[in-house]
Amino acid sequence: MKVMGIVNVTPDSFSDGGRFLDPQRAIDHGRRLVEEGADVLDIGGESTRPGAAAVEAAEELARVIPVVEGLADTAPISIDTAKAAVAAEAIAAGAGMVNDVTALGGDPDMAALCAESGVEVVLMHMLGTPRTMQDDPRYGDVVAEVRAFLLDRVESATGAGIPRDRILIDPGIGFGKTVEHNLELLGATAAFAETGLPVLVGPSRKAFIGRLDHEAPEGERLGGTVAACLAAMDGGAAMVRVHDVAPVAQAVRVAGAIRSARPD
Ligand code: HH2
Repeated sequence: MKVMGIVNVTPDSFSDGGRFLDPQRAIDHGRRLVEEGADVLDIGGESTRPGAAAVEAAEELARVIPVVEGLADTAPISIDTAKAAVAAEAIAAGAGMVNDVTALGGDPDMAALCAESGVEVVLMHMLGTPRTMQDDPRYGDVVAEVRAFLLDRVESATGAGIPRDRILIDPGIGFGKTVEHNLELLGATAAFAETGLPVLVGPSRKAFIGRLDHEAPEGERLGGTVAACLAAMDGGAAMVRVHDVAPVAQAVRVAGAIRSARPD
């Protein structure tokens, strides 16, 4: 299982907002994550935490493009954006993957851009918008509904000319989900992997971990992050998106070695 390291070039991300707003600090951080074992770097300039303020494209570009340019020679780059204008410049600067939390449903130009530029695309599930998503989210069957949504978005993406083998799906941990919904989705990673599409899972430092551990703050959710990543790995996830690359990469390596040592 691969590890995607998070580089948030934002003032307001939920766990590391403001730490890497300076481009050089973001670049140094990205390099460190690669040394720690990141296979891909996910660079984002707009927070999606519940209630986060929207960011204009010009501001988002000013945040992320110098960082994409500075890291493009270091590792494969994913651009975490829902804006086609930002994705286009990031691709020109060296990004090979677009991570769109709206699953190409936000910006009408995004699908065509991804199709034309030949990048990989992450399609993520979200219920509503970041502003409203945590207002009493409800599902009949969360796994079935998230899976159906994602398969529908995959159809739409392939219809727009994005080959299936360039698409990853992501159940969107924390995006319009209660603690129970997140746990059900993590436990059902195999139901997503069974689609044959690579599954990306992003549990890193998220609120459900705090809820399960006496409201532990963002900086004290590493154990829960590792547990969630290994559960996703057990279900066949292809990649996890995390802030703490070194401990997660180590856990993934050890869990993989144990799995290989099992008698058939
Ligand atoms: N989670 C966040 C942002 N982007 N992309 C994918 N594909 N999957 C995720 O689970 C996911 C994501 C939220 O985490 P973070 O980037 O740390 O926070 P913020 O959105 O506040 O910057």
